[in-house]
Amino acid sequence: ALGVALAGCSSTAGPDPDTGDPAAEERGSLTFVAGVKGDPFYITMSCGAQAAAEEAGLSFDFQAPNSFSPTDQIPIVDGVAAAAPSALLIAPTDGAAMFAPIQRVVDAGTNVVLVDTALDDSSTVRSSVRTDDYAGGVEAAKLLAELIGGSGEVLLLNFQAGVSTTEARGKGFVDTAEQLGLTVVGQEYGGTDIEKGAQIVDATLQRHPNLAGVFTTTDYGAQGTVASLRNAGELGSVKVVGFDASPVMVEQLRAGDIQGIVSQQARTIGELGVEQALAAMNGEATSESVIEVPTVTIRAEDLESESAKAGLQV
Ligand code: T6T
Repeated sequence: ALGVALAGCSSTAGPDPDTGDPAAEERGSLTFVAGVKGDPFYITMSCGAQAAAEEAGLSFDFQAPNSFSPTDQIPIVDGVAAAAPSALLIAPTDGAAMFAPIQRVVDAGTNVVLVDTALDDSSTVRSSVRTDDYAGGVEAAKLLAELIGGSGEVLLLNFQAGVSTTEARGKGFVDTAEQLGLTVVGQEYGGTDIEKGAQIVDATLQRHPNLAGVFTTTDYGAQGTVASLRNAGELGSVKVVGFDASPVMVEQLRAGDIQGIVSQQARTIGELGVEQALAAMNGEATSESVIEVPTVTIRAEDLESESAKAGLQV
């Protein structure tokens, strides 16, 4: 429904939906399907997408599954195929399992743009707008190595198998950590379950009492890591680099509970996604099928800088 995603968006997010242009439906309709409900990254992205869609005179609809899974995302996508809006922006929750449902939307005549996550086979959609996640993982490794100050044991607390973004972050991290002389003692998945993330860090600390650092590929992992380190009395001594400057993570950075964030430009991804959708609707040829947006690296002292602002989430 129009306006649902506006909660928490800044005033630059676009017109008040109640005073929206009644002719919008005639110009076209855009649906955004996020990876999971209540996630600050997708909420921030939807603010950018909604503002851009409404500026172009399109109606905007935001939908999100209850869990980050094809089980919950497929019924939503089937609904989109039935409604056949002019355009769909979607973050697939699995690179393989979401191919067929998204193909049904393509076949219904909707212009599909992938945002954030990708499909294993992205050849039938218009384009894919995403973070340069591998490079983000490389940045995270460099920052963690610097914070640790040389060699040491580190944990990769990853998100979920089959998710293109976080897998690329993890790979960029592991490849670089090893080059820099860090020892990756574990690579595990915590998903959106903060408790599970905390248990993984607890168990790693038991096995590796000299653990020097943790890289978490999402803010869910950072929350679990901080809970575990607080409980173990290791906050600040085990260095933590997280991904995504959500409000909770920014607080953790200010408090010194984590020492660095590699963040995505979520709002920009939403805006560029709509730009791609509009070009497709206008029948314009695409010059690039993959558009990669760089990450922003933020330490506590960088929080007020202009560059950090592009990475902050609502
Ligand atoms: O990091 C984001 C997103 O980029 C990733 O694809 C899944 O997890 C998050 O939604 C966590 O906010």
